[in-house]
Amino acid sequence: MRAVDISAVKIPSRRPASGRDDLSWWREARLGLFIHWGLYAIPAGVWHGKRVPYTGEWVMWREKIPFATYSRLARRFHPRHWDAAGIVRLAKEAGMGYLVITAKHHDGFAMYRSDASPYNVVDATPWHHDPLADLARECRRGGIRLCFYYSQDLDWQHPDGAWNDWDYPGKKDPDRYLREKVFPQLTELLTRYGPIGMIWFDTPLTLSRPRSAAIRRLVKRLQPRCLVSGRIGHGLGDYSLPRDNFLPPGRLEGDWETCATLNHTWGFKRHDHEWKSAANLITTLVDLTSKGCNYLLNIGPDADGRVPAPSVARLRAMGAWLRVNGIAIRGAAPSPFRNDFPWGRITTRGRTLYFHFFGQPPRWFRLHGLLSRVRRITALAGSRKAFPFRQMVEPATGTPILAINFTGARRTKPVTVIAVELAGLSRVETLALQQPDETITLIGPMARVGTTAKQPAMRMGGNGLSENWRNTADFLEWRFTVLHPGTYEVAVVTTHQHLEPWSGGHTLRVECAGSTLRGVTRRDALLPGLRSAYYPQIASRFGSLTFTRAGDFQLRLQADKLKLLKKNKTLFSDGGIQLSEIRLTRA
Ligand code: H79
Repeated sequence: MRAVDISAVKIPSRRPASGRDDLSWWREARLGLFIHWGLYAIPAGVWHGKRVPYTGEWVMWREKIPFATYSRLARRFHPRHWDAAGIVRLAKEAGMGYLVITAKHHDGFAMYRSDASPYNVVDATPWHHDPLADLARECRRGGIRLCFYYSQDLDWQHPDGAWNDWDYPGKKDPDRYLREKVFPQLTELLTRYGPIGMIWFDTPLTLSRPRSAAIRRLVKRLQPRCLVSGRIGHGLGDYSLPRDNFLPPGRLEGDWETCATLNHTWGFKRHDHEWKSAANLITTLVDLTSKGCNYLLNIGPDADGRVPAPSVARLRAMGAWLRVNGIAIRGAAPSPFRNDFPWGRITTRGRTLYFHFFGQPPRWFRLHGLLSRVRRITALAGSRKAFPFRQMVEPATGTPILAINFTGARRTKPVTVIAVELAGLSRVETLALQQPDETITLIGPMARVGTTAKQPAMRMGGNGLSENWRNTADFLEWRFTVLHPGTYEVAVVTTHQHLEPWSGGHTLRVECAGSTLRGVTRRDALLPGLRSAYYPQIASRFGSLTFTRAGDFQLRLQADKLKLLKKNKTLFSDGGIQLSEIRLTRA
């Protein structure tokens, strides 16, 4: 077998060859605390006695509440239970390295003392208090990096801010908004609270590239080491962000961060009781770490400043697991393999690989594709007893196989971590390999984009999903290794953001091993798993393929007929097929 890298378009990483840079604290942290807190915590998802759909902090926009009405909420903002020290303690207990608080969300209300706008928590509320100053002090004491969320584009208070057209119809002057509000407020945030880890910009929808670049320049001039989140827009961030609550189909290139909620809302909502389990959160942290993605997990304190008890319990449970297994997460690097495994995930630290098992490690375990020599295998929790193992080469395909005997391994719920010490840095096969459970998964990030036209219009997005797949000339191609000849069922898995329409009904063809399969992307099955919660993984059956020999094969996926509908197009999606993977399972 030849180890050929056919991985997708690479997102250039800003990591300098020398190693440490401004992102190193953020990469090491892996896990951060997001805090959405503002006037929207008062209605808490209810307006005029009616439950408002979508997340709590969007209530003003959803209900088109006039500024004159919404701003009166400030007179009722007097949080008697605000406890900045308690929140920083919670972040530390949870094993988090940084904290991002909403200094100003889309509603335009500054949650700190601002001279640039009287619409702020000190001047406009009976509390007359600056909670960001409290957090700055407590973060400094606690060794947590303090970061500020700042909505640079959407602002429903300023007449020239984006997206309030019920109070301010007509043309807007974004430069006046930047000059009067964004630049002065960012200057305040970056000069009055000590060193700031990052400004977390969000929702870039209307600002031009030169304007976003000017915002970035201001941040870097005031605090050169302060990071800028990817949602500054126009690719100007120091790292990238997928959509909210998104879990990528495989390891990504470069630096990423998924921000996510513990229930469904960001700002407090009194009726949102659908909490993710601690097991879900820990498993997701492992999944994201293995893919080179930070995890920024949100709490939404209520109008009194209290953190909902279910949030506290879940963050503490994460901390308890991290106290035993944190070495495999914090400061750990992603998996050397691009793909997930049916049994769990892998993270790395130097010469050690950490195998994260989502269930009981099987008595006889096999890993395909590890080229490096293994020295020693032990569990992170419990006894230091080494597990016996063997390394061999599968003769038909040359696939390296590591076999481990996990007899007596103790399970740590929800994820059991095994340390695999190597003789050197890890080296792995880069082709997709058939797994010991017989499945073959071809993920988007491992595909090559090709075309029969001059240039492909499609690309493999940085988030691991296909983008702009809108013509029949473009195709995706994978190379992979089959270990066991036989007949395999083919499923094409596509996805979409759960609140937005799915782009389905396309006629595609799969060409592989001398056969051509034609099928239509239909909802034949919804794959179980964490990714499906916000991005349903929709499997369409395409029939079966037969491999008469073991070895390397190529599979091409191309459209015969696309059914592109305008209604599939949204603010965030181009309406084309969002492919996440192809699955081959034993017939
Ligand atoms: O701060 C949190 C959210 O308020 C913010 N990002 C996280 C971190 C955010 N949520 N959604 N958005 C940004 C994007 C807006 C989506 C919209 Fe819509 C799509 C607005 C209009 C169409 C969702 C669907 C809201 C209304 C309809």
